[in-house]
Amino acid sequence: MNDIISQFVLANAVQAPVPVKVGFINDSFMLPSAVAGGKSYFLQRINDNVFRDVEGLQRNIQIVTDHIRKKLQETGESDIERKVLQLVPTHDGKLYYCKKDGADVQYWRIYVHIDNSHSTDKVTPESAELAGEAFGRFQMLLSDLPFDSLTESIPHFHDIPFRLQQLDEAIAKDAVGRLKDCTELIEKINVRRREMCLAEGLFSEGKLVKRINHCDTKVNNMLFDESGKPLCIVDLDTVMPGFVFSDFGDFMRTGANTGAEDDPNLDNIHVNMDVYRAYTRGYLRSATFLTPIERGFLPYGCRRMSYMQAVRFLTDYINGDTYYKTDYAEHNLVRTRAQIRLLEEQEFKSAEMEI
Ligand code: GN1
Ligand code: MG
Repeated sequence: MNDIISQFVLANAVQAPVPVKVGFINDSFMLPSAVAGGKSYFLQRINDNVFRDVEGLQRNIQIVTDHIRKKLQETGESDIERKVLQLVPTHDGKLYYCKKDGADVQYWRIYVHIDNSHSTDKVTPESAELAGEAFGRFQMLLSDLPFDSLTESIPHFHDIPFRLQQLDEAIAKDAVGRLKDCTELIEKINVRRREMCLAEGLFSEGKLVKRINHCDTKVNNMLFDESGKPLCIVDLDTVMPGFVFSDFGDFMRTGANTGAEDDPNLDNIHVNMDVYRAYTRGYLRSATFLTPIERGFLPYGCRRMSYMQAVRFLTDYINGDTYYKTDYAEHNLVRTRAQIRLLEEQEFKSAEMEI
């Protein structure tokens, strides 16, 4: 570890790395300052199985954080260091360190640690309103950055025609003989194909724009200050071009669901309208860039994300659980059923969800 840490330009000495559990994808470590009043850092090993283009990934993060920092400086914001993430360069000016040891190749990066901050997993109407405002502001600050200045750090990540193609390939192969369990779910997916590919169609006709999205809008991807005010959006790995209503819908898929993502009891699953309204209120306050069509598509964005997640879980089930970690054999099937039920509930409530 010392070899890795010494590659980066740190302002002061740091203590030995302390492993921290955040997310499932990268390995993370705190590097507490070794001097009183010094800077602490956050070290991560990047999972290059998920992020194949580490160079592009790191460039995305740098572009986004530079842009936000510049905007905050221009508006005379205080405490900017705690309001936007800061990557630490290596001594040779790179945004990551590639450690090669024979066939073993590891990618590492360091962020400046944001002191006196915390995150929460709990979604309440209060935290949802703050989250809506913070994610809306994040998109707002990036809304003048051309969407194609970033690469897709996971190609076709939120692209529904592509996800359906993956499902079709899985069905055609039926690699582990699970197709027989899926007939009813596939039928529910098939009848909605056209509706769910609407956004991609409008984009290719030039009628809908893409912007820079976060692509993992969960409440635990925000940091709050000591008084509970949102400070900073974190986990920028999936920041990439997309439809703004997908970020909106992604929050609702987990935040405004009274059941769990993998709830085996479908009767638990309803739209939590208090959370939905609160997030929407916060979001509309800051996302002032929205065009009428984007605004009108916000409820559709919710259905789209439940649908896409159902397609991804079902594809993985049919493929024999090669992507998502599962706790039991039917886990991906149970997850699919739960996402389809959420979608049906969102359809049932669509008039009420209109904005
Ligand atoms: C994955 O591992 P986690 O929860 O951060 C996935 C998301 C899915 C989510 C479903 C890189 O995210 O797209 O919505 O599972 N992330 C990736 O729970 O595939
Ligand atoms: Mg998850």
